[in-house]
This record gives sequence, structure tokens and C-alpha cells, in this order.
Amino acid sequence: MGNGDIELDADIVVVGAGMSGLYALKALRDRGFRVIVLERAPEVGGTWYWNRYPGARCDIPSLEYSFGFDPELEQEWEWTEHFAAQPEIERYLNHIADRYDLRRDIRLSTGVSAMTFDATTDTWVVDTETGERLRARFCVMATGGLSAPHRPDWPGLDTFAGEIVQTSLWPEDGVELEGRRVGIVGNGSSGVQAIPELAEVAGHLTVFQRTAAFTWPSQNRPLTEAEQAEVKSRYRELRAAQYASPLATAHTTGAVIFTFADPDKRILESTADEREAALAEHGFSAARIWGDAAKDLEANEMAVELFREMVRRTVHDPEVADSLCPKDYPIGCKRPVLDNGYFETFNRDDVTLVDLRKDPVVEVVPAGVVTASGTKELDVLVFATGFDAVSGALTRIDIRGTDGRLLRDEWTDGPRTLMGFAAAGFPNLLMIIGPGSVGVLATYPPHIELQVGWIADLLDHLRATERTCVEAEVEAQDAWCAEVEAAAAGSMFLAPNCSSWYNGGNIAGKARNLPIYLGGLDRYMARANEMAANGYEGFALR
Ligand code: N01
Repeated sequence: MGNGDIELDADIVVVGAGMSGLYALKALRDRGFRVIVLERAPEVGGTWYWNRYPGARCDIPSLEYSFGFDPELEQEWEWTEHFAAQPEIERYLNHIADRYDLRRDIRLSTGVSAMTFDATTDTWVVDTETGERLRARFCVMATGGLSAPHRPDWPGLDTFAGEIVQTSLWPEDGVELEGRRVGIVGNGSSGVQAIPELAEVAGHLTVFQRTAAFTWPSQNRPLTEAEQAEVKSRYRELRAAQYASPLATAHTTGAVIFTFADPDKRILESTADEREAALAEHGFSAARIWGDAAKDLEANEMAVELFREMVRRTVHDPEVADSLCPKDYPIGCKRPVLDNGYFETFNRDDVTLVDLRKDPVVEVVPAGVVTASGTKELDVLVFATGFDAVSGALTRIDIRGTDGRLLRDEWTDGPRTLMGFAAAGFPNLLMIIGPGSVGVLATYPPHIELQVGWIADLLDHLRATERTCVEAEVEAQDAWCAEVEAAAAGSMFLAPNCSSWYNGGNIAGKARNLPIYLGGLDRYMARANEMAANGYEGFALR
């Protein structure tokens, strides 16, 4: 790459060595770029390094939640379960780091604290938490959509005499839980996965719940050799289906978690007998059969009532069951959660539910958590309280673009990008799974491959045409943001009463905004490829 007179440490700095960063390094190095990856963790793996809490598991089938860029890798890697557990995915990513000799360009335990664009040389100056400073032409942000942990600021938290841990920062050498009094806060995917596992080992488990969750039986199972061989025998066709689908899925192995089973079925026209029969046959999943619940709030409420009925039939104590019934938001507002015996866990004598809506937290004291009804004494307090999602990992870094403007300030009312790839005012900064892309909705590995491929083509094009700068144009960015907004209209993600990490409602002070394109990955990539074919329309190349 033409570096002019300035000395560059790399052509490209990639921030993050999770799934996106590892593949970006591989793909960009293959194109002949000099790449350095900076990673905060002491190991590679990103999400799959940090989230090592008991029960951590993916809820996308492993045969699809894996890379398709190398058929040999696909054939040699053996998944053991339909939904892989954290250690297996972490091993897979470490295998990739070794297999493609990626580690030599990765600096571990090196978090990025600040990034400043130098317009005089069209380069980025990257400062790390370890005091290093690097200069590169481009930065590729592989910082993840769910990687900036969020923890409530309860009064007295720092006085707690026991141990405080966060599911998304789980210590590598584990946490002593056996026989201890453990409390857990949060009932999203992380909490719902951890709760049955913690109950198994703790002396007593106290679950602090603010909002009851919709969760669906995961139906995880070991993968048989025959099943795996069958998928491997037609992997090219399946990957092609993933790359061309709205959510990067091929439905090889059942379980579709984002949609209602039958778009044409109307619960509003169903009879009580039909609903009862569905409950008998499908249990909790009965609530996700009728497609009209996807957009119609009245239909959705009928589906919610089926779900509540199933909770009441599963949980023995009527008061606990009532607290576990979701009441004030629709199915589809929050991300679907898959569980392994979640509701049944509340039938155990050594598990207590604290319903924070009825019995709110007052403070934390050395002995435990004080709620309105008294002190819950604890040895360990686990926070499964989620993330400042989609944009949080980016806004937590001091990213300064043209004229010193700070990304965090520019995005006060919500992130603005062109297709999630780039933001006006921040030249030469490219994002993988960025806000404004399909992002967290599509199966990550194939989605990452498509986005990284597009970014690599763009950087190739700049090199070939001897340009040193690429920037999103404001008009194109505005038009794309309007399109993202239009695609979200009527979706349950923005339904009244819907507060979630998708729409920023989980973080106090964050703008309510859905920075996710709901039009599907297929349409998204078609548009991205069309822009590229038109000379990177919407981007200024200098
Ligand atoms: O986080 P969440 P998560 N007081 O935001 C509660 C992916 N993931 O880490 O709803 C009390 O969903 C909060 O309550 P409320 C997946 O995409 C995937 O569980 O805000 N409670 C909520 O119950 C997932 O969606 C997998 O009222 C407080 C919980 O904490 C995403 O990551 C596994 C509180 C946070 O739920 C995030 O999931 C794990 C407070 N002050 C994660 N603040 C799989 O693949 C927050 N809460 C299976």
C-alpha cells in the first residue's frame, strides 16, 4: 500500500480478536495487507472468551454457526452438539487462530482506549490501554455487538463482602459456587442459561427478576455422526443458502428461533380447543405458532396468554408462577431466549425468586442485597444484566474523526452509519457488524464473511486506484438511516412498552433507536454489492 512519507505500523489495525477480528485478519492478510489486531482479552475468542459462565451456549445450530470460507476447515472440524457450548466454540476459534497462523499479528491484553484521525496524512493514530501508540491507514472495528458489559449501579454495591461477578466477564479460573449462597440478577439469555446450572451447584440460589422472560425449550442434543456427515456432504449448497438468506440461516437442523412457525396462521381466528391442542402438543412453543402475532398486538397478547398458561402449568407455586409470567410486553420485542429447564428450576426448594417489581432493591450491604422485604444474605452476586449493545463497544472508545469530532457525541441520538460499514466524519474507519447493518440479527460467521469480503474488496479497490481515503457521504448515510427506520416500522422491536438492548431501552439515557436493518441480509448484501459495482456509490474516495 502506498504509505507516502509517513511510517505506518500497519496498513490496517483491526480492533478485536473475536470471530470478526480473526476472520478479518485472515482475509485481509490473504489480500496482502499488513494487519495488526489489538485485543483487550488475554486470549482470542471475543464473546466466546469472556462469556464462560456456567451454562453458556450458543443458540444457533453449530453446523451453521461456523465459517464456510475454507471447505477443509468445515470438513475437519467436528461439532459435538446441535447447539455448541462455550468451551467448544472457544476451542474452534483457537483452532482457527492456530490453523491460519493468525497469532503472530495479534496483540493480546491490549485494549484500545483512543483512536484519532490525522487528516493531514489520512491515517489513524491508535492508543492502547498499555500505553502503546500505533499508526495505520485504516481501522477495522471488530468490536462486537454484545461486548460492552452493563451492570446496574445499585447503592452500596462496593460494600458487598462477598464476590461480585458478571456473566460476560466470568473469571478464567472460575468462581467458587459449591454450597454457597448465590444471587443472580437478570433474566435474559445469559441469566436463563445460568440459573438452572447455578441452582445445581449453589447451596441456595436467589434470582432477582425485574422482567419476566419468554423462553423456549432449547431442544439441544448431541449431533450424530450421520447427521454431521450428511450436512458436510452438501456444505457448499448449505453455505450458499446461508449467504443468500435474510438471516444467514439454512435451517439444516431445525430450530428457527426468530420467527413464528406459520406466517399464514391467525391466532385471532383460532378456537379455544385449537389453542389447547397446541399447548398439549407444543408446550411453550405453542405461543410461537400463529404468524399474525408477529405484527398484530392483539394477536400477540393471545399468544402471550398461551405462554402464561404454560408457565402456570409448569411452576408449582402460584405466586412464583405469576411473577414468572411476562405481562407488559409482546413476544418478539426482546430477543428469543432458549432454555434448559428454566421454569422447572423454580420448583426447587433451594431456589427463591425475588420479584423486583413487587419487592424492589433498596441497597447492597456487606451481607447481601436488601430489598423492600428484607436482606437476602449472599456469598456471591452474579450480574447477568446484559450489554450496552450494538454501539456501546464503539462509543466506549474515544474515537475522534475529522476536526476532532467524537463518535460518542455524534451518536447521542443513536448511531448513524452508511450500511453499518462507515460513518460520515470518520474516514478510513470501517466496521464489521456495525450499527445500521443487519448486525446481531443474522448468524454471525457467514454474516461476518460477507461483510469482511466487502471491506477487503473496498480496500483492494483503494489500493489499486491509489487512493488513501474513503468516507461515507452524509446524504447517502441519511438515506440509509431513513431506510433502516422504514424497515423497522411496525416491528415488535419498537412496540409500545418494549424496552430491550436492541432499541437501547436497557441503558439509562441511551436514545431509543433500532440501529439494525430489518430488511434481511440478502437485500442488504445485494445493495452493498450494487454500491461497490457503481464505484462505491455513497462513499467519497480520495
Ligand atoms: O442480556 P439481556 P443477556 N435490575 O439484556 C436485567 C446474546 N446472548 O446478557 O428486562 C434488575 O438480554 C434485565 O431486565 P429488564 C443474545 O443476543 C446469547 O442476557 O431490563 N435487572 C434483563 O432481564 C442476548 O439477547 C446467548 O427489566 C436488570 C437482564 O438483566 C444478548 O446476548 C447467551 C437490571 C439482561 O438481559 C444479551 O443477553 C447469552 C437492573 N438494574 C447472551 N438491569 C445464547 O446464544 C438489567 N437487568 C444463548
